Amino acid sequence: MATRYSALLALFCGSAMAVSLPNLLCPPVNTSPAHYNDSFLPNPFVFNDGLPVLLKTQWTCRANEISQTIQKDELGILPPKPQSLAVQFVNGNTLNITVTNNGKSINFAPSITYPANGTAPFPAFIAYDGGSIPYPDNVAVIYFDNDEIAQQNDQSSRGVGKFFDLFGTDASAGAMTAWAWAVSRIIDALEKTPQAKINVNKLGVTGCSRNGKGALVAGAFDSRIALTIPQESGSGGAACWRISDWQLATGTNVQTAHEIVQENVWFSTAFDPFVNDTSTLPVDHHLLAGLVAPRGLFVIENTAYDWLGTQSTNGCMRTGRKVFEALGVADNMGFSQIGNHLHCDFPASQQGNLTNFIDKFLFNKNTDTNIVVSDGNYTFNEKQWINWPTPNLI
Ligand code: MCU
Repeated sequence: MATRYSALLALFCGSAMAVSLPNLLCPPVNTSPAHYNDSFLPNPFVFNDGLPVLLKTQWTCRANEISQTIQKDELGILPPKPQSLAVQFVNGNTLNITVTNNGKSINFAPSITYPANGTAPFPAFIAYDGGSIPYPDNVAVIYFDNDEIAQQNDQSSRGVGKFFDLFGTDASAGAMTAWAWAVSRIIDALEKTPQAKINVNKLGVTGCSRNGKGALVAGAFDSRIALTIPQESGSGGAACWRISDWQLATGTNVQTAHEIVQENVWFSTAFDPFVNDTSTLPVDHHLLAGLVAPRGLFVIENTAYDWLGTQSTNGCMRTGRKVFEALGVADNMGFSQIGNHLHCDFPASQQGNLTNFIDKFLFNKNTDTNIVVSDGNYTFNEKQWINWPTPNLI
């Protein structure tokens, strides 16, 4: 296939045809593939207009297309960098951030807990509501109050929070996109504040449950994040809508797209038309995980709760890992799904795997992150969900 493609390239390059090379490698972004209807998990390795992805450089364009498509149909539009951002470092531990756009300003102030050990500038986790993983004693933790950026109580939270004060209550972004935008602003602020002694090249993001869904979205949208650790994010995070729908249809009490849009405001209202038939959605969450590639991603799930879509997260993340595989970095993504513990309690049996991910992506150590484990009693039937091959992108 790669050879055929190179021959095609040579043909076009050698001819006087008015086909530009960038367009051939990276077609114009098409966020509305016509009459999309596919019960298989959408192919990561084909652009929405049908051109195959065969090169690593093309993946960058395809990732951009996936990002724009998932924003348009599911998560809502992520605004670009604001017109201005000012930051003051106060009390020796707080970033006082003021963002101004189109004559409106908001202010928020994440605080940093410095580690007892380690050396500055410190690697750090940006932790949604503090997160729920055990942090090593040489990593800083930046507390992110995501609820003040976009509220997440129930349907009445739509358009409520500082993000919406800035961009208007009718902004298309769901809460998760609003949070991801704010995480990017925290990173902007860190970049401008060397006295905060945080290593901006060694940042992780984490959160549990609803905040785990959010952490995955932040990791997908900002390539400055070195390590993304969504914990027990379940449906709306590490699960795929299609697999969760099938689980419900086959008798499991699992959260689906149809349910989730009624429960809370994590998604854009643009998602509503898809939730009764998720086959019509041109994306699914294996692609959301794929957006994190080639950076580090460690997905932690819990088999104790059907509602989290245990089988769905298993199949979805195994499928998302194929993007990392295609890029030659399968080990940069791990999946660990262990039960017998309460929601958001971190089991000791996952500690070694977590440490290996942190050591590799925040400390450049050469650890073993080839981790795909589950204590769930099910197998992932690839033939039911995947009808495309995984290329070796060159
Ligand atoms: C796993 O995340 C959510 C889940 O999607 C909701 O249905 C449930 O109400 O709350 C979970 C959660 O955030 O628990 C803290």
